[in-house]
Amino acid sequence: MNDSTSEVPRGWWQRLTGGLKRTSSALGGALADLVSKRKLDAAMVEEIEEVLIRADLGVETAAGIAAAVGEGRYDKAISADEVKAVVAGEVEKILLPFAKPLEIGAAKPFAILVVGVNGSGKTTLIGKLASKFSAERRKVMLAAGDTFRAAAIDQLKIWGTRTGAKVVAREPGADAAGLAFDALTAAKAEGADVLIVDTAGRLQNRAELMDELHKIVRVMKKVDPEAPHAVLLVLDATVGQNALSQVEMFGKTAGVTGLVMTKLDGTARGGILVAIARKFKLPIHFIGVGEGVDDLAPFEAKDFARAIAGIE
Ligand SMILES: Nc1nc2c(ncn2[C@@H]2O[C@H](COP(=O)(O)OP(=O)(O)O)[C@@H](O)[C@H]2O)c(=O)[nH]1
Ligand SMILES: [Mg+2]
Repeated sequence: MNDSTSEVPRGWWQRLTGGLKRTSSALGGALADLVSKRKLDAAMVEEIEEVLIRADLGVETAAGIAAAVGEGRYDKAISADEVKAVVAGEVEKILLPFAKPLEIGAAKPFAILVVGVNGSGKTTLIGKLASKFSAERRKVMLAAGDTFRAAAIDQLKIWGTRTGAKVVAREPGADAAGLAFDALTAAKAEGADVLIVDTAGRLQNRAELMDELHKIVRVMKKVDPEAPHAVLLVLDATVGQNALSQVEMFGKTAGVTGLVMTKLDGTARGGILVAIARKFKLPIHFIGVGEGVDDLAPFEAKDFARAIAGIE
């Protein structure tokens, strides 16, 4: 019943809270345990701070939020709902400036390059986006730029079949930049609205990975100087703190314009998104809370904040 598209808001809230259950029970659950039958004091504020740090919100953020909970409440009994509401409110305030939808601009085709380490969820994201854009009646083309493995190319082709998007692919081992060039040229010639370019994330070292990405960007600019119009970095939430170094690595060198965090359903540390937003100040476009095509949603600060704080 929850899968019915006619009840998207409620269905999505259930998906979101379901997907973020591990984080919310670690965070909201711990907060509720802390405050039960006690009056608020300095020790409790410190414990709240520890809970927030354990949920990966970042040390600075944790201190700020814990202080906000303490403000004006010392020596009073505080309810679990109250503390969750303050935490959610503070998290929302931090995230709000970065919760930005991915805007498909006037460029035709609007070219989106998807980057990230191996296994972060790039190809799955592309499938989900292809499905979303097709539903919006846009003509979508996909480029199988992860040319390293035949399986990666097939995976994209399956999404193409499923969503009706044409897939531009070459044989495994082909040059990814050449493929991106061909794909953008074809997308232009065929009047596609959106082109999404997949990339490999498993290159041997950082320099090689970045060289390859630079090359892809360079050749796309030969077809359209403004391309790629968006560069999405896909982060796997389950890697925790490591996501921070991935943003650093790709953010500086690949011209990342926005973030997508996947697999929030697989971790108790969804708070990492708060730490990332605060540190890198990059737009967050989407979050993934499952493998299914409907498990991707535009990132909403309020919903996310309430869900991780364990507000039902
Ligand atoms: N639980 C969960 N799994 C996901 C999510 N996104 C992707 N995956 C899974 O993660 C694995 C790697 O995804 P894939 O798109 O192939 O990653 P890529 O190597 O970056 O292209 C696959 O098994 C996906 O089904 C998500 O939001 N939640
Ligand atoms: Mg892939």
